[in-house]
Amino acid sequence: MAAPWSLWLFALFLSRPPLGSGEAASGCHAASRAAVASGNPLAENLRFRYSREANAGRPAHGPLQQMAFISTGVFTMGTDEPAIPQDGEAPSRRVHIRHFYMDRYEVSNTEFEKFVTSTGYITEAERFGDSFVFEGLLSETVKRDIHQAVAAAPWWLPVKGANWKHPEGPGSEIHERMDHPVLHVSWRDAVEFCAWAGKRLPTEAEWEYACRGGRENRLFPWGNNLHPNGKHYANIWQGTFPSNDSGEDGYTGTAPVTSFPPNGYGMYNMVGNVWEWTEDWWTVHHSAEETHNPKGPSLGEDRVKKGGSYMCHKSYCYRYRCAARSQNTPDSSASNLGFRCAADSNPDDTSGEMRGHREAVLDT
Ligand SMILES: [Ca+2]
Ligand SMILES: [Ca+2]
Repeated sequence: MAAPWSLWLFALFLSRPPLGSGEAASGCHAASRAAVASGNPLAENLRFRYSREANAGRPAHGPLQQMAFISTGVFTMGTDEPAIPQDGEAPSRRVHIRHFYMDRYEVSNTEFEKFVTSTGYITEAERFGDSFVFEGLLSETVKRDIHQAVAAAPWWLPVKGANWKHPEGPGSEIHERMDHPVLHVSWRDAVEFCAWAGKRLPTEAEWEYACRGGRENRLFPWGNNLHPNGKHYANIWQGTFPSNDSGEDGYTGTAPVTSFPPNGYGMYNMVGNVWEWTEDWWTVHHSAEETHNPKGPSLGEDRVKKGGSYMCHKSYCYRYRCAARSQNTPDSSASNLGFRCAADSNPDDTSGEMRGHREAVLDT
């Protein structure tokens, strides 16, 4: 079996925009976890304006796997004004979606640990023995032993021993970030988790419908203004990529899955924080015809991921938009890629009567 990073590289190059297009080589990258600098007046000011408290969404009550009911409807998927045409963002098309449930949050380390404790599951990164980590997150000790990099995106390094429990390789731990999204999970790992939870991955259409939160033709889940009232609404990159993330939004690296305000459907961090796997195979060719519950191509090489990550900056990876998309091979894993699950019925809702009532009300 080929090492996962070789396939990952292949996908990376396939997805790469032409040089000079103004877009960076791959899907969003980069981030150092270093906290916002202290003792610096500017940093202190930024901390005040963009503190975790200022940008915090509602605190999560109950288990983080709680789902939102998203009612049947029709929306405009994709865009006729693609920022990255080679990603297949166009054309816009009307898509009907049958009601479903969607996790409000990216799957956290806490939730993934429950899965592993319950099943003994071993992720693909653990089986392969390595995974991709953004160079800016790595210690000098770990970097010293790495002699390979992605030519067109040298900030990605294959790190032996990097996996969901050790996101930056040997010596790194997740104890202090159990409420952060799980990382280094392949598409297959995500499918296994969702099945264990009585759920499934969302289709790309369902994901984008959930991202838009009931708003038509907007760039972001909350509208077209990246910083409403001067506030950050997503965990992306500020500063100069890949050398300096100022952490103006409160986070370098990942943020807790409950951070930032939710969208109109109660979804958190649909754009930014971590990329999210979807069920669909990847294609850049779409019909403009109206469709019902599309599931993408029946075959493919790569799976679709949506939403961008904490490594995204407009200058090289303007993919923290609902219409944006990218892809990876199903066995790929990296330090900026996670997932959330969907379901036809809510496995946490034991009241079928209540669910039937809600669906009847919301579908009319
Ligand atoms: Ca950030
Ligand atoms: Ca996300």
